[in-house]
Amino acid sequence: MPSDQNSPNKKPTDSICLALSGGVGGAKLALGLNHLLAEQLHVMANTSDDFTHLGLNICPDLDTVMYTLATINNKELGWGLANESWQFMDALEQLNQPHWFRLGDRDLATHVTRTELLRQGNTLSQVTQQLSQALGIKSTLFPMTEQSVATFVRLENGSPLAFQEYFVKQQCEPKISGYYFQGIDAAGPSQGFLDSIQDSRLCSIILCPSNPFVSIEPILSVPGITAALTNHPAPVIAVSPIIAGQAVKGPTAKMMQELNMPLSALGVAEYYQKQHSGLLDGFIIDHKDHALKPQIEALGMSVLTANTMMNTLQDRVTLAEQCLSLAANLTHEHGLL
Ligand code: FO1
Repeated sequence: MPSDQNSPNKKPTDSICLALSGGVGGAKLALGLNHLLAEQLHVMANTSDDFTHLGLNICPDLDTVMYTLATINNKELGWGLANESWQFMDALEQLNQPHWFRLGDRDLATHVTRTELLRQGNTLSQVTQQLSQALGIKSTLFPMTEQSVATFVRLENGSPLAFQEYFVKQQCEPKISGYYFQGIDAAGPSQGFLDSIQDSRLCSIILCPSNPFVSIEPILSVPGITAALTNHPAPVIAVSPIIAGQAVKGPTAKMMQELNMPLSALGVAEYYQKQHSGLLDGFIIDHKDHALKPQIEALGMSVLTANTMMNTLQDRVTLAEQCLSLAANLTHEHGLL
């Protein structure tokens, strides 16, 4: 902890917020936070969905957050760029090359640039910073690690399946019995994380409503990250990605069923508490899940109900305000900072 953590001169206007995010759900809240905080927002994205495809380094969650913060994201698809064309994919198909993972013509520029900058010896943090700046993003976006980590799901027969093969090629259809992050033990926190956690202005840490198992868990599994977040005096708040027993998008609900977890916001809170005891100070659930509040509070977290659906930009900004205000209240109540 930096020595000036308890400085009485620290003004709330100086505060920075660190958000942990996967793809689309996390990016929506990151956009709301970005509206309120701009330069004072740091976003750390999951990189265990990353893979090399057609010789290119693809970082789906970093790109989803980056395009969303730059407001050039494809809202219909939930990934990639708006106003996209697909001539590259058409040409690839004609050459009988794999075309199950769709790279748009404009999106391709990001992957080619990233691949070349990495080849030149830049770290993924440096490349991400360069791309974000070029797109005019004021917040600081960085990966969870500079090292290569890859999510695999385990099928019912125990065999592993690479994440994008599961998610995109097989449309999350196979039943899973588990998941793991290849390379995680050898990974370390990214420079961006180390800078954020050591910044005396860090006042709130938010686990965005992304998939707890394959988006947030890989970030928390990077050796050193969970301990640093738990030991930091800033309150840690998670937003449930499950609303009334359903996921807004993606396979979270299906995974919870297959992993025999209660399919509810309570199930998510219990998961975080079991895996990372003492990490969460606050938990935000949807108004529809109000009845679960006492049970989640019994796990030792403060619970706030809100509209977590985030259909509109205003919804995202309002939820971001509620996250920051819960963090401020917890800081005040518990004298955390
Ligand atoms: N998701 C799909 O469902 N189909 C695709 O063809 C696809 C291509 C793609 C290309 C670039 C990129 O950055 C993301 C892409 N995604 C695609 C999304 C991505 O694979 C997943 O949403 C994330 O990995 C889960 O967070």
